[in-house]
Amino acid sequence: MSNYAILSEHVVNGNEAGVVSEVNAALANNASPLEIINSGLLAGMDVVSEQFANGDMFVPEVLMSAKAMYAGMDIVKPLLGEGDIASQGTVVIGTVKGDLHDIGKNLVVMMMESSGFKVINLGTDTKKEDFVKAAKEHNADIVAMSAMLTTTMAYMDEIIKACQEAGISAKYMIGGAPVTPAYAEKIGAVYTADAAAAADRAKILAG
Ligand code: B12
Repeated sequence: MSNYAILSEHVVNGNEAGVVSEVNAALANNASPLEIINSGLLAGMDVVSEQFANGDMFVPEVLMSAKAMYAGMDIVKPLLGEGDIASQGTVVIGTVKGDLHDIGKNLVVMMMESSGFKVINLGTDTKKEDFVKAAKEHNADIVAMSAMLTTTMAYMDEIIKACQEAGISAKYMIGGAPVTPAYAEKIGAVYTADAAAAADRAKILAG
């Protein structure tokens, strides 16, 4: 097995110590930081994303893989030159006002980051003004919203309207347990059922 295959396997297994030692070994062998990211760390997350979509991996395991991947990223990122990572675009994301659920939203963040997006994560209980401010400041390609309560879902419409009134020309993505494709269509947004599909759709939307 190549060293990169071993590295990706450590990511898939959520083996943080394994990732750290494999990344350090690769650097000691003069491997390029970008290749470590693409062929090792992100290649591992591709497998995770596929297994998660197929129901072969579950949330706690995905979070462990992400933690292991970030441990490797923390080592190589400072070694990269500006512009080394091709950016797919910028996503501003948050869980909407009144809603504190963030596990699913954080998975979306992780999948988008590992697909090459710059992600501005506004956290939970996010007001429309904060979405507008961040979307403007970071010139967002996509504004993404998560809601897990029937009572907070309606606020997504208000956020989109506020962004449009502020002249923001982004695409909108929404998700969360109560959200349906029909609701998304009604408010002018794109819906996906899970984080892996969210990252795939984001690539198409921002492309
Ligand atoms: C964990 C949980 C909590 C935790 C949240 C911890 C945290 N840090 O997130 C705690 C205990 C805090 C909590 C609190 C409450 N909860 Co709660 N909670 C859940 C539970 C069990 C799991 C949610 C979860 O994390 N799922 C796992 C993740 C991976 O899945 P996911 O969130 O759906 O995300 C995926 C997709 O939806 C999608 N996705 C998510 N966001 C986005 C965004 C975009 C842009 C896209 C494209 C895709 C996308 O991708 C994700 C990954 O694949 C659900 C049950 C359920 N069936 O969902 C109830 C649930 C959501 N909660 C519920 C309720 C009622 C509450 C409370 C009001 C309870 C109370 N009486 O206090 C409070 C509300 C607090 C608040 N103001 O937000 C109800 C909502 C009912 C409704 N339809 O309104 C549910 C459905 C439980 C139920 N059956 O009654 N909860």
